[in-house]
Amino acid sequence: MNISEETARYASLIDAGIERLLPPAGARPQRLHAAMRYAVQGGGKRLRPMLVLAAAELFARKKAGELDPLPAAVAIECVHTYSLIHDDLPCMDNDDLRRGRPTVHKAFDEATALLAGDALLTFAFELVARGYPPDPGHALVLELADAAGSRRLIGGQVEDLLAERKADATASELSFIHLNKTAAMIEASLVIGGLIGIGTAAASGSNEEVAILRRAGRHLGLAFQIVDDVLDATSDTATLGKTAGKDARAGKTTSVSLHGIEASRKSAMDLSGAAVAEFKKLPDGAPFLVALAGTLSQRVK
Ligand code: GRG
Repeated sequence: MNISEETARYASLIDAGIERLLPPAGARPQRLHAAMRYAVQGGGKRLRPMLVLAAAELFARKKAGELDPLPAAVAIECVHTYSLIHDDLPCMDNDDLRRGRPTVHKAFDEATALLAGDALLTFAFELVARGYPPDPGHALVLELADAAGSRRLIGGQVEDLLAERKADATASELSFIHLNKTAAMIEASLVIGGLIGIGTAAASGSNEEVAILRRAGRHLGLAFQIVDDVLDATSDTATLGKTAGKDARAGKTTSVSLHGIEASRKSAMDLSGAAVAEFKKLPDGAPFLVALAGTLSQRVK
């Protein structure tokens, strides 16, 4: 298995799915639909939708009636992109650059950016509701709502904003933020892919493979955020495609400010090793997911 070829194969499937499934840029109101497409089609690593597709393929038995994971993968990318648009707004992180281009509120305006984010979040649930039968569709909606909701993604973002204001968050507060702001959507991507591949949600509560995907996603998500903190401190804006060095300038508590760069790198490696150990328990040892976990702890953007 060649990781670059597989990653490129998934990325092109995802880009084609986004092109096909998102409302056309010309649909009324054009400004809103153009902003939605500008944000989602503006690049990005496509990590989360890739996890959906790869997890689903692990279980796909190539039988008649097999469910297509692509609508769920696009839905996950829509929720992720909404969170980036809103995070970049002046009332939150106030950033001008995302994915190497002006943020949506810079390219359009603040109201359009806010509403494009709202519309992407809503559209994600429409995609899942239209794309799947009640079993496992109901479980997919619950998983996505839980990951994106007030206890997880939004809860993590709220605690992140509160921590920034007091600038002396504890390790336990930081771990809540990482677990929810970052790991929740990564965990949900793997679980949603698994539920689609397995094809029924009937046993999802006690299904050992779903539990493995959830644990792996949690480890991978935590590693991903620690690497993000290290890159913010060590990389540059051109490489990242978003403003580098913001955490230190804001006096923000991060893995780097609490533990230093070397200890943070080691934690990210350990967590990615823990994700790999989980992935290896899955059918055929999940070689793509194992390799992907390795590349994420070494990523440069
Ligand atoms: C506004 C509800 C709400 C949440 C915002 C996404 C987010 C939460 C904040 C952005 C800042 C940040 C560091 C979030 C942690 C997750 C993260 C590293 C997001 C960036 O994900 P990548 O690197 O982005 O996968 P691309 O552009 O490659 O998709």
